[in-house]
Amino acid sequence: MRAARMHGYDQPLRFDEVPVPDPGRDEVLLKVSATGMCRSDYQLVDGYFRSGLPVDLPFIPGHEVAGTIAAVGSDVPAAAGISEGDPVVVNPNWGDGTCRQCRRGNQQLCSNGRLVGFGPNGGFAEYMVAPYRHVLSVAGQPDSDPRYLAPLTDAGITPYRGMKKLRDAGLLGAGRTVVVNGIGGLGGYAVQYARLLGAGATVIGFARSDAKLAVATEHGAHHTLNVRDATVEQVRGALEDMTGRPAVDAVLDCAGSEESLGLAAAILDTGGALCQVGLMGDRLELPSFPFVSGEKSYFGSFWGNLDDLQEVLTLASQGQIRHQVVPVAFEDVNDALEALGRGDVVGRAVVVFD
Ligand code: FEH
Ligand code: ZN
Repeated sequence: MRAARMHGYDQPLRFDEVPVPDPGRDEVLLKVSATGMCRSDYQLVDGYFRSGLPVDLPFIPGHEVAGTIAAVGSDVPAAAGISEGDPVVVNPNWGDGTCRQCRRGNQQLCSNGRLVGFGPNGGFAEYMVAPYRHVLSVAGQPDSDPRYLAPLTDAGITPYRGMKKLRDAGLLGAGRTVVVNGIGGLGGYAVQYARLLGAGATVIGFARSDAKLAVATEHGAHHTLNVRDATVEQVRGALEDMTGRPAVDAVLDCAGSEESLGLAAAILDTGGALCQVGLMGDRLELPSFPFVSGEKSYFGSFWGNLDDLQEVLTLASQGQIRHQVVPVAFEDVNDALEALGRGDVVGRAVVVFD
């Protein structure tokens, strides 16, 4: 099979001809149909995760995978209901199943866990293997195009989980304002969740390009703001014009740069919360007096669990989620990684296999 493999950090992926992997006894072999491309794929290749998530080289990235079952391991129970030819998505976070977090359903937080495409080989290849417990049938999914389903396993669930944290903290609802900061692969979905879960909250999209703001508008943002080169005072002034208040109740930060987080902290109203799902910089600096005296909160939110994925797949099957996909030919994967690094992709880039 053809596989796009890392042979070292900060080098383009190489297209190698390698054997189709054999599924272990409790694994399945998938013929990959589509694999979403995330900025963290660019960061993986770039070396951002070199110490936190080291990989054994050569290595196949790709963590948003949709495919069809090509073979089933000998110990996969019939009760799993998995058969050759079934269309599936891969639940990307493979916890050990026994730790405290796994038992609470949060396999993405397992400290012994494996993240597909960051440890186990991922979906930038024609085939991959996965534990049968971590594939979900999408046979009943009306909107079953794999190029739409693949991104739901990260770009779809990550902002969903973050938005639920803001909702559960009581920060959404009529008369409240929520900002989605960064309208990339995650932010396009985040705006939709702000409308779906927001119970009447005013939704504002921030981005650094008008093309990305157009996506936010298309996906239901009430207002948008181009924050490239904008000062905090200008942003607060624009918010006042839009909502009557210079500050907001909630920010879902899908960019995660020091700059975007600094802006988020500066526009948060008393009692508000910032939830970070994007990860670009290395540090987070929050002004401590305003955070303590104004009872502001910070939530980190990482990827999503199986419940999140099932909920997002259900919303998609009800036609409640719009997709903004940029199809990428397999041989163009390095160009797409570079474009992700520059922040030039509008929507989610998805490698589509024939
Ligand atoms: C994966 C691994 C480490 C950090 C961030 C990610 C994201 O792609 C998941 O949201
Ligand atoms: Zn990702």
